[in-house]
Amino acid sequence: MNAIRIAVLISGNGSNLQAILDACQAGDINGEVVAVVSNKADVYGLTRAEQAGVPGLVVAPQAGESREAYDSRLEAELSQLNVDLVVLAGFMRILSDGFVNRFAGRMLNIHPSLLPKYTGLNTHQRALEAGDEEHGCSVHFVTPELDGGPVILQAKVPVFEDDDAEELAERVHTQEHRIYPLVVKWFAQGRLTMEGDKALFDGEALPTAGYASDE
Ligand code: NHR
Ligand code: GAR
Repeated sequence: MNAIRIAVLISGNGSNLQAILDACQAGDINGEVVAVVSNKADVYGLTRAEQAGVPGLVVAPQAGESREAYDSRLEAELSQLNVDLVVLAGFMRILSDGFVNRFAGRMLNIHPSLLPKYTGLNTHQRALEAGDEEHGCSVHFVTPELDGGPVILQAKVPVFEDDDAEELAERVHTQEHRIYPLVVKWFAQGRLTMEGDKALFDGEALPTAGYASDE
């Protein structure tokens, strides 16, 4: 199979972007990051793109611009690039249904919780406040329902009694950097598809908690 063309959407640090760039560079992923798109200027992820020799572009929302208008500008950029896969990596803007449907089955997100727990923001703090003994991250196909698309792979971490949100986040990040490149690798191999509300791996429906879950 040909190397796939990947666009990575970011809003910040870009450590997941880095893990994916590294895996492409190492030949683990049969793909190429053809663009890094940020909704914010001056973020470190754009520096990472530049260092990797990948074009970075900023698509910043304009004053008074509707979500749909912003998303159609974003879509126009991605369409020009002929991307096979859109990877959300710490991208902090909710995407409208039209945009999501345009890339149905070809857009992934990593979310810092064991979905379906803790959709939305501040997941680490919420896991701590709930007294959870385990926490983690999930890679899922993006659908219009926020953080509600079919889960592909999860990784769990323990929560220790004296953890604060920052320590817990760091433990989760380490796992994110392992599972996201792995899922992108599978996608590039043509092994992952989305059918209806299910993620399929080699044509078999993955369990709702993701492939790596032991439940
Ligand atoms: N869009 C759709 N349609 N579906 C998903 O599953 C999406 C999505 C866009 C982004 C990432 C997601 C996450 O992993 C993601 C999944 C942003 C927010 C949010 O509330 C929530 C979830 C995610 C990303 N954003 C605010 C907004 O109004 C802005 C917050 C801010 O700028 O700090 O867009 O968690
Ligand atoms: C990651 O932990 C990712 O799971 C989370 O933001 C971080 C981005 O880190 N995503 C969200 O919260 C999406 N709303 P990175 O920029 O270093 O990859």
